[in-house]
Amino acid sequence: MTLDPRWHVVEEKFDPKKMGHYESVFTLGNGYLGTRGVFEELYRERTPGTFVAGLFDQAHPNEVTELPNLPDWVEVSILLNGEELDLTQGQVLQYRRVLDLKGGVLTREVVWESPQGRRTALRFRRFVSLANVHLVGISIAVTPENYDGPIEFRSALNGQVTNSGTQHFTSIEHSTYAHRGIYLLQETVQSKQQVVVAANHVVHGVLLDESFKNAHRRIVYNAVLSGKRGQTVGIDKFTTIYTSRDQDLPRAVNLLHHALAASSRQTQQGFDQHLEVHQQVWEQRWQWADIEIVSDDHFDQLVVRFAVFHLIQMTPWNDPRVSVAAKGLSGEGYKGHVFWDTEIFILPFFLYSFPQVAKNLLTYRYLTLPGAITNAAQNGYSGAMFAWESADTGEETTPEVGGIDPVTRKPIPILCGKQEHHISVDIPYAIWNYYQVTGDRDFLLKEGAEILLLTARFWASRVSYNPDRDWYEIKEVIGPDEYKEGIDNNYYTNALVQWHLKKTAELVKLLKESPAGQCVLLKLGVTEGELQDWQVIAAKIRLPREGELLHQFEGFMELQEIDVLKYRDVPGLLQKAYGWEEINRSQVLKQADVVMLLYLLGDEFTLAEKRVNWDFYEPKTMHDSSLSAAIHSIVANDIDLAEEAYAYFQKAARIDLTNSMGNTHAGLHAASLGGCWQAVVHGFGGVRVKSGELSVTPKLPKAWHSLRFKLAFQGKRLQVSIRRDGYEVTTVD
Ligand code: IFM
Repeated sequence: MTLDPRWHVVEEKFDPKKMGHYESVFTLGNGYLGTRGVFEELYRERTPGTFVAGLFDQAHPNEVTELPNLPDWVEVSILLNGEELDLTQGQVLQYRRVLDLKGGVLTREVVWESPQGRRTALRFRRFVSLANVHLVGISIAVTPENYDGPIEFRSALNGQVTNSGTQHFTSIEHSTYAHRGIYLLQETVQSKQQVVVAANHVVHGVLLDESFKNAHRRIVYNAVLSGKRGQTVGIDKFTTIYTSRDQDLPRAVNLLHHALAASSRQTQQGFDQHLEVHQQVWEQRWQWADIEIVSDDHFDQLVVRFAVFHLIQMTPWNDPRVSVAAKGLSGEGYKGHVFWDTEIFILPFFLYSFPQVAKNLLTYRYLTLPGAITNAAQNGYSGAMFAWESADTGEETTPEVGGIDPVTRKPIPILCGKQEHHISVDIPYAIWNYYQVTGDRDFLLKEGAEILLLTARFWASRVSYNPDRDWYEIKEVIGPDEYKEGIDNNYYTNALVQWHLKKTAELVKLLKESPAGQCVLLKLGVTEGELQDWQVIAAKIRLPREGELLHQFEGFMELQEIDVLKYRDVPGLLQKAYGWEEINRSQVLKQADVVMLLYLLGDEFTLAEKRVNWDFYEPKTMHDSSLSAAIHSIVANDIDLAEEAYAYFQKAARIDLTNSMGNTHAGLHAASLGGCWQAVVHGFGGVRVKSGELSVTPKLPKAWHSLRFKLAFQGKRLQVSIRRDGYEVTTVD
């Protein structure tokens, strides 16, 4: 295989210590399901993970709902003349694992010498089909190099997998089908969704023996092939996954029969044929989504494609009932829950590349409005209050405690579900952004309007009036900087609420112009008095500042100062030194907060304001959240700090590929991948939309010779080509 450093992510060495990291990096997915890049053979460090988007289950009332980890379909143990393939034993003579971003294929090529001196070449290929989202495949080719002897494949479906100990499935049945097929039929314990995982096999070579093994929640197909020195034998494992919540199922279908029939049909085509149609779909996706960077070093090109690749893989293509989890479909981290990461970090990529997918993501919020209405009511508010962590219903699913505070040694309470309310303005912001970029008035005036109006109503009930100061306040919140809890008048939140209430007034004007719009106002019972109240709140909301310097919140300036730069870049060091309570009382930020606002509401701040606030907040920010660096890159570009912009882009871009935060094993940082795309297109590409007009003000980093990408904008497809000496925007068919 010829390597292309602009398209191939390569693992050059087998290192069990890095197994978890690469499992996340090499995740394959198609938006319906995702599977971590685990090895076929078993190792102690191996953490299998297959997740189906939107298939949630709450195994126990004391635990929050999460995406259940499906049976491990990847497992294939290989016995080479009786010796089991185990790269921790014997000698690894050659090793290379390559993720081909262009075609969505994971390949591993190994030459292994067993402890008894048998040398074998092995080639593994894997895909998760973009053409048929229910199909995933593995092909294994084995060539004995210096011996003759049986080659045995033990291919399993293992339903003993749990989510870190939580078992989400009841086993209904498992058995065999067709010639070489095995299946598991299971049901989630609380949400009662059925799941079928069925694996059919094709063997290549002279079959000496085959059999099946049945164990608790586990079924295995064994094939023994005749192995001859220099001759390749192998097995293809085609796995089919269906769940009872799939929207493409025929009505009243028997799920198991449907899945087994589909599986049998699929096995009639060869691995290469399946691969080819899968790669054709990738080609179509890349046609609109690729970003081409020409520079002396290929790393920037590779990381940007890595980001786009995973954004495409983790996002449901046509299912508006589902959104993107903070870790995509690549790990158990954050339990498959959906955060503001989707609307503020991930959505822009889809908005400008695949607007229909962006619309689906916003429709997810529309469909979860009933949950948001319940959240508001349960907390004593009106309207709709979106969950900080959302799953299938939109009700709040944030866990109540997290890790252990190294200073108090007590579990750390997680207050985000109770206080991180800015999500209810981030979503309206994203809807307006969608409208600006796509011009989709229908969506704005129906689904969008309901969301904007119900969240405006929520904010009107969330603010409190301070008669002494004649202003409206929002008390006891967490802003984007999660190191501060229970704060009052977070500038980010209040400024966006003001923006939201003003935009709602614009929206209401549009609604009043059309009968359909009037129906929405009637349906929600929006009154003139209410509309007036919203504008009074917008005019009088408290925005704490001193001249050009915005106060992150009331009292931030009185907090103790600490030398943040001493602790940056070493995960956990600050926490060990101070503990959470003291961090809460210090001028230290986890992530962009005021700086985040300077980006989102960029037009509302002068260059001088942006510079003053950057200078003040940047040195106080730890970037302990993966959401921070990309936004700093964009704002640095806005204030002409070219070197900082590039350095922050590189920091963001490296998070998952180099495991710089040390936690990629729990899953990819989806928001950071989206942020990376924004740092290129909105930062270096300088693409912005002002009052419905597209503007492009490129700032190419020194290291790049050119940058080219496509944009969908208000029904047109454009190509932006930026060189050192200028740029052009052309229309594409
Ligand atoms: O949404 C983010 C938050 O801003 C920082 N903590 C992690 C969350 C999920 O990515």
